[in-house]
Amino acid sequence: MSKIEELNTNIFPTWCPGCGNFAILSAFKNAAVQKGWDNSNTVLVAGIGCHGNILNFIKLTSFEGLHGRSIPVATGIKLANHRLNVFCFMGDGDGLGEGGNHLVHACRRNHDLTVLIHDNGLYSLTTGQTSPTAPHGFKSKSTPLGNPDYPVNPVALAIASGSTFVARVYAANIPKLTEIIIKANEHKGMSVVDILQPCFTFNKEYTNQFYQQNTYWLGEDHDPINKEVAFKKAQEWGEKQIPLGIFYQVEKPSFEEDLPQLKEKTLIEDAPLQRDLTELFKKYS
Ligand SMILES: Cc1ncc(C[n+]2csc(CCOP(=O)(O)OP(=O)(O)O)c2C)c(N)n1
Ligand code: SF4
Repeated sequence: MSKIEELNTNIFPTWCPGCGNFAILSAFKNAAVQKGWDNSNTVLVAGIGCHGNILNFIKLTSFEGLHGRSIPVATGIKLANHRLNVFCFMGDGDGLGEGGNHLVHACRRNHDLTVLIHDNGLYSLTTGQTSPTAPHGFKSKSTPLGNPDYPVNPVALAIASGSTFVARVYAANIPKLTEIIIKANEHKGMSVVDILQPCFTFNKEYTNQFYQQNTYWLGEDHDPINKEVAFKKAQEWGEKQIPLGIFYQVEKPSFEEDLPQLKEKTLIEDAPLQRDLTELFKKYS
């Protein structure tokens, strides 16, 4: 792709005005144009939620999986053709609630996927229930007396589970988000980007203003190959104390690089075995 317009579909985004998903869409398109991602080299996968709608607004091959199931679909695509860039767009409810186990195991296996978490602290499409990243005490229609649960920390979870690239960005900083999406995709192995995404309609706490006032960028002195430091930094969260940037990045063979069956060629280049199943069907019909 050489122009952003070439990535536009004829569907006008139906997100609420001011939704942080618009910024994620812009950053992704910027990155795609800069890096030449097109239908010959890239596939997008998403789960179900406001975030998943992004697939309808980008003219690239895509598959919307079941709620929480973008990772199994993405790993299947990657195994069939490991030369493709495979992106997973997931919601925090989708990817850390329903699909939390898939995320953990994909990190542990170091699949070469780029996972972008639209983290708004809510199940927004279903009108704003408390999600796994909502803070303790958070009030929503599903927890009107305050969230009794403590939140999942996506950055710490990804580091602990074995992901080899883990970052956090704030959606409205489109240039930085573009840069991190590119770096995450260039990394060989599992890349997880926690994108702090304001949901103006249902989350009055995590607004643009909140993130502007309370985030800061990890400095030059941050050493992303030091897992202990990365994990410690991932625990920081508070007033003016939310770190952004690349927490952790190490080189390690990806699942696909390590698999002997994929050394010479992709699975799709190996003609599938032609088998006559007539007798089998007769037996069980
Ligand atoms: C297994 C299953 N459970 C519940 C639903 C209903 N459902 C659809 S979207 C959604 C909320 C999505 O929230 P999140 O993943 O955080 O994405 P967001 O809408 O916030 O982008 C839910 C609960 C479903 N489709 N499938
Ligand atoms: S409900 Fe929230 S996340 Fe969904 S489109 Fe509206 S602002 Fe965006």
